[in-house]
Amino acid sequence: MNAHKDTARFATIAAKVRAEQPLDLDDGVFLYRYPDLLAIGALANERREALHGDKTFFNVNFHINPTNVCVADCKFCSFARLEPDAPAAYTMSIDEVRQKLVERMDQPVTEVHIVNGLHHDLDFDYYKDCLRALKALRPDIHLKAYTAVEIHYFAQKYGLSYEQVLTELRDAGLDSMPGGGAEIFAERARRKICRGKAEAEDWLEVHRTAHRLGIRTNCTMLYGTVETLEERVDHMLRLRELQAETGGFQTFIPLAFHADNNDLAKLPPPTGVDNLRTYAVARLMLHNIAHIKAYWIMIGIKTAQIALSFGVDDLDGTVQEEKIYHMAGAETPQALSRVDLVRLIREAGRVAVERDTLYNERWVDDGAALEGIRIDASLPFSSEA
Ligand code: V47
Repeated sequence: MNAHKDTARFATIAAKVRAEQPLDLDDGVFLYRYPDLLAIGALANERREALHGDKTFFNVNFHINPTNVCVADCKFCSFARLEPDAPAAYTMSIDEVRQKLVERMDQPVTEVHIVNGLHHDLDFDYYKDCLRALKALRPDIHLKAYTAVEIHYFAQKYGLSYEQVLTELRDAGLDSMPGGGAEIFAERARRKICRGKAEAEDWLEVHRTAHRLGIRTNCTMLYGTVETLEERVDHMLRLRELQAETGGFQTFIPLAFHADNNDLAKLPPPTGVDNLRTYAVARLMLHNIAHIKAYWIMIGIKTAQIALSFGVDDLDGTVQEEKIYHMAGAETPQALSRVDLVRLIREAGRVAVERDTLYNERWVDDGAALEGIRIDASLPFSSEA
């Protein structure tokens, strides 16, 4: 490779970014291969600051995974159990789901993130009743529930259209959808890691339908399994195309593969450089998606903090009770408090903004003292300050 020519090509891409021209597949692959990580990071940071200044968003949420029984046999998954009587398989009753929120009634949680396995034997009412039970307890809480793969499965299983499934769920309390299940869109890679579940076009069509119904959604990409760099950039471009059509995606979340306890266990995990590069390339490719979110659970708190200078403006979240990654070997804590989050955002030289799920600002850090507050404090701000 000619280093001089590379620098010239990078400068051309930087000029495109500054002129707000969309990058193409070759540009994205070039950025992935360009050795100067800090130059790519700085360019992504320019975009991040142009969009959000120093603001770094987080929210106070927790996860419920009502069942891990799943008919899909995704090679990367450590969470699912194919049979209901397999070791560690579980399905919560509606009351158990409800209890998860009852336990947190004194906490300032604004969002519940709900994802399930594809259960072979539950009625559609189960999924609606989960939502209803949570809304009955806290009508103001935002339910970000069910991935496009689940919606596709419900449509097939219960003989409904995507629109019917989404409308019924919305009537029961669904407010927005998480971005899971996208994995990697390229057919070649998808066949190897998640054969037999919703195809790329199905995933995109569910999100298209949700956006048409006014339901905002997130989008993700699982990276570090069998995909090529071209396939990663292709994935981002397909999301960008749908976003140009609907404008319904709120944030893009790259998901670094975790290898424990699944069929891909022999693969090495994505490196720190790969993680940072992926965030930066995503910020540069996805000019029409407002936010790039780092899921600290997967890449670790330290890398998440550095990612705030590589295009990331959004951190997920207080989380609590995460299962999907901890069953796949994530060694991060189970939750961060608001104080933890504000501290690590401040230390990165940014301004913490607590948001709701739809990115309305609830609280902006004014730099008031956090001194004397334990880093592991998990009380609401009002009692901490
Ligand atoms: O679809 C599963 C991924 C996704 C592994 O929308 C794995 O705000 C790495 O989508 N290693 C589910 N990744 C989680 C998800 C998500 C997470 C945080 C926020 C949001 C949001 C969405 O997790 C799955 C799959 O792509 N996944 N197993 C694993 N071993």
